[in-house]
Amino acid sequence: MTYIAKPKLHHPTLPTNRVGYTRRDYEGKISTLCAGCGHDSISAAIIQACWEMNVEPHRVAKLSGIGCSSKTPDYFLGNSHGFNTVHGRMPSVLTGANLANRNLLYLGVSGDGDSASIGLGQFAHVMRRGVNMVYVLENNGVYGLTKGQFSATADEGSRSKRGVVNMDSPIDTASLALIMGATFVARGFSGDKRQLVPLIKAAIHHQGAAFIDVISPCVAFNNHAGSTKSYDYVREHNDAVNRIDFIEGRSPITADYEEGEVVEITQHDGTVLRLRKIDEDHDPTDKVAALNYIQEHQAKGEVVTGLLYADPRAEDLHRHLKTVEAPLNALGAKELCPGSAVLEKINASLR
Ligand SMILES: Cc1ncc(C[n+]2csc(CCOP(=O)(O)OP(=O)(O)O)c2C)c(N)n1
Ligand code: SF4
Ligand SMILES: [Mg+2]
Repeated sequence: MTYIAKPKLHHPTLPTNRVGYTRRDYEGKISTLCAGCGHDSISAAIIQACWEMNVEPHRVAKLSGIGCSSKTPDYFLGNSHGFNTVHGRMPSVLTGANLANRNLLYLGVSGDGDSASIGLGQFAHVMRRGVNMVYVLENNGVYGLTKGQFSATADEGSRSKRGVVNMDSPIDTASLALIMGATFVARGFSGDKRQLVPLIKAAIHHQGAAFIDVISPCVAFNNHAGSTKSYDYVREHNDAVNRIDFIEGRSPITADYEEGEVVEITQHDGTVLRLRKIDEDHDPTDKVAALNYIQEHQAKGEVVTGLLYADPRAEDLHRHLKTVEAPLNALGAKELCPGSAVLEKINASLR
């Protein structure tokens, strides 16, 4: 096995969160990714978000596909449930698990190859079905694990490390998620933890299909001049639309806000997303505006980050299917077999 276990010893004075865990309790094995890989920063952001949100690790299910990105669930939340699926098939396994037990936090982790090539169909359907999950796509524009071939998210005209120019049109996964029906769509950058951690927290709160496309440079194969997914390119072309500063509860606005700068989105579960607007013109509850915003900025070579869209009236798959609240493994014979009289009634209604 190519992993290194971390020592279990904790310093006794490490601070604990409300549910009694230290930040270390949210870590996983020692990463075997290349030093400087963006994916490791995303793992660190997930750890921080879950610790600060007092998420109980045993209430989380991490699912992924195949790729360097899909390996990362081994490097965070070591005390959570995990399932490493076949390449591109994470969404269907996640959907099944969620249908069997809605009481866990479902965290889907994938890469641009995993989601936008072999798994494109699954990606589309998990969004349109409104599965309640946080789907994090660690987007580096290449198949990192298989040595840096262009992926379907590589921009037209971008150059590979060996100098080959990509001539294909890119798939913009944030736009695709919007079109497919995701009810929370954001884009982050692995090099901007201050922005990424609140985005993950907001996505965890969202009761529906939450998608975060995180630009995550591959230092081994896609971090050179000519790449549009390198640290330098994203830093130079990052255009933040807004910043989420507070997301839990309806605490009074105390910080340095000026009138007109803050927009609030109250979600289904009563939580409030509070956004500090950077671009005054963007309304994050307007889906068409979100699509236009992405396309307009993309045409100028800019990478838009922040919360692009959130539907405050989002509903999830369980609401659509009217499923029972209880996890399937908690149902007894009484619930599963309601008796011959009920069966007779159902049969009669079908005649
Ligand atoms: C069915 C199948 N086809 C192809 C592969 C080879 N393969 C492994 S990872 C990968 C792409 C990974 O790219 P991405 O999802 O972007 O992850 P990254 O390594 O860049 O994080 C491919 C094509 C495979 N493992 N299984
Ligand atoms: S090959 Fe690229 S994506 Fe994979 S671990 Fe190395 S830097 Fe990260
Ligand atoms: Mg990739």
